[in-house]
Order: sequence, then structure tokens, then C-alpha cells
Amino acid sequence: MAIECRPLSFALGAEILGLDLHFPISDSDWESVHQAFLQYGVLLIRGQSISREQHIAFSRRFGDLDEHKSLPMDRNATFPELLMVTNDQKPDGSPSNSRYTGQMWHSDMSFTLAPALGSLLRAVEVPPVGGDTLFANMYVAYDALSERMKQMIEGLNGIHHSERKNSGLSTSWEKENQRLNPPVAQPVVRVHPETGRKALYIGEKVKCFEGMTPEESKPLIDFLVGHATRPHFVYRHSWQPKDLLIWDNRCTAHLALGDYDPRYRRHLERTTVLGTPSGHIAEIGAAA
Ligand SMILES: O=C(O)CCC(=O)C(=O)O
Repeated sequence: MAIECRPLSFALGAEILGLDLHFPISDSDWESVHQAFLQYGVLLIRGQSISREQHIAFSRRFGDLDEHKSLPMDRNATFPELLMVTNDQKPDGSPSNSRYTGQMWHSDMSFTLAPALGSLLRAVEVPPVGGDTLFANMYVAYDALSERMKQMIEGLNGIHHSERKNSGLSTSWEKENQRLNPPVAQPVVRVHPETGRKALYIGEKVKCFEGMTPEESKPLIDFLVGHATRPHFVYRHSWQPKDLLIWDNRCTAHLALGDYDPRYRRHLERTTVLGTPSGHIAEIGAAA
């Protein structure tokens, strides 16, 4: 059966119909999926009650997978390619450290020297309502800037931190996270290696621009994040169990809203496709 592609919003995203990921995907189907991935930035494949092995096998079509060495505290003990995004308590009864994953606008692994190419997030169990995820199209956000603003930000580097928004994570998690992930400077404008288009690469994990103080940087960071995440540029995903959502981190940013009743289980698992090396460890001096 030929696969079909149905746009999810004006800004970005498409649902792919006619794929069953229990089976390896043919080369011609892969070609269609890859083209849709480049065109829409976010792909949704519903109704996939696949195993962890099948999730990993399909993800490998996109490229080499991250083994999440920068987040060992959150990865699955048996499958290092799987990052847990869950509010399940830990075996000792303490709260999960990944329950707040993604609650700031970000692009995956921007705080590392190998920021993610793509991510494939599979919903195992989700609350009956809420727990939505927002995606912004960073190409159109870039294109919509004035020429003067484009000139101003060309050559700027944003310093990306790995912290999570909500406090209340265990101190050992926070310490390990800081030890493994020193801040990394990344270009604010990146050229997508496959499409050749420019996209904004900014989010709430950027605390300042390299060579500028946080006070000097903040107004421009706030403007760029606010601009890029205007409703016009955004798709809001309401999860169903067995959804597989795939996004291109090189031209989109996303935010887990956390808009749900925490008495319900929310358990998702993510593979992360390694991107090309980018950025450098930031020199944190007086002006950073
Ligand atoms: O939980 C979500 O909805 C998104 C999680 C997230 O931001 C991520 O995996 O990068």
C-alpha cells in the first residue's frame, strides 16, 4: 500500500498513513518518509504498538543513534538508545527525574557537541487529556525576520545549558548533569545540511550570547524565542497511546507543556539520531 502524507498544520508537521513499523520499511517507502521529514519537519505515525527493538530499528534508518552518554541517568538500562520520558516513580519510590523533560523551548542535545539530527518519541501511556507537545518551525521563524535583524544575528553564538526548568530534581541528578554537560556555544543561525535552508537555533536553554553578558543578551534572546514560537509558526500535538512522533531538530524547536494531571501516568520513550558535530565548549568568563 502506498503511503500517504496529510499535513497537520499550516506551520509544520504531517501525518504519515499506511506504514506498519512491525516490518522493516522498504527503500521506496523510506524515500517517501525521508522526503516528508525534510519537507514537514515533524511526522506523526499513529497506532504503532511496536517493541523497543522495532522502535530502535526504524530509528536507525535516519542515521546513527545517540547512546545518551550525556544523560545516562535517564536512559534505559538495557537499551542505551532509549531515553525515558516518564513520570513513573523510581524503584525506591522517589519521583522520576525525567518527568520535566522538555519543559523549555529547545532542540534536542543542543547543549552537546553533537546536537541531534532527529528524535523519535513513542507514546506508551499518556493522560486522558493534556500533556501536549508544541513544535515550532524555525525556518519560517528565520525567514520572517527583517534583513537587518538577520544581519545582526549572523555570526552570533548562543550558549546552551543543559538544566531543566523545574526545580525539585534530585541533587545527585543535577550534579551529574552539570558535570557531564558544560555549557556549549552554538550558532544562532544554522544551515540545514540537507535542505541548505537557514533556520534559527535558539531556545530557552540559551542563557546568553558568547562575548555578551546575560543582561545584554536577554532582550534579544526573549525576542527571538517569543518570535519563533508565535502560534503562526507552531503545531500542537495531543498525544494518543501508540503515537510515534518524529522531528527534525535542525529546523524545529519543541516544548513539552506539562499541562496534565500528574496522577495519570505519562510514559514515552525516545531515540535520538546523532547530528553532525557543531559548536564548542563555551568559555565562561566575565561576559558569559
Ligand atoms: O515529553 C514530551 O512531550 C517531549 C519531551 C522532549 O522534549 C524531548 O524528548 O526532547
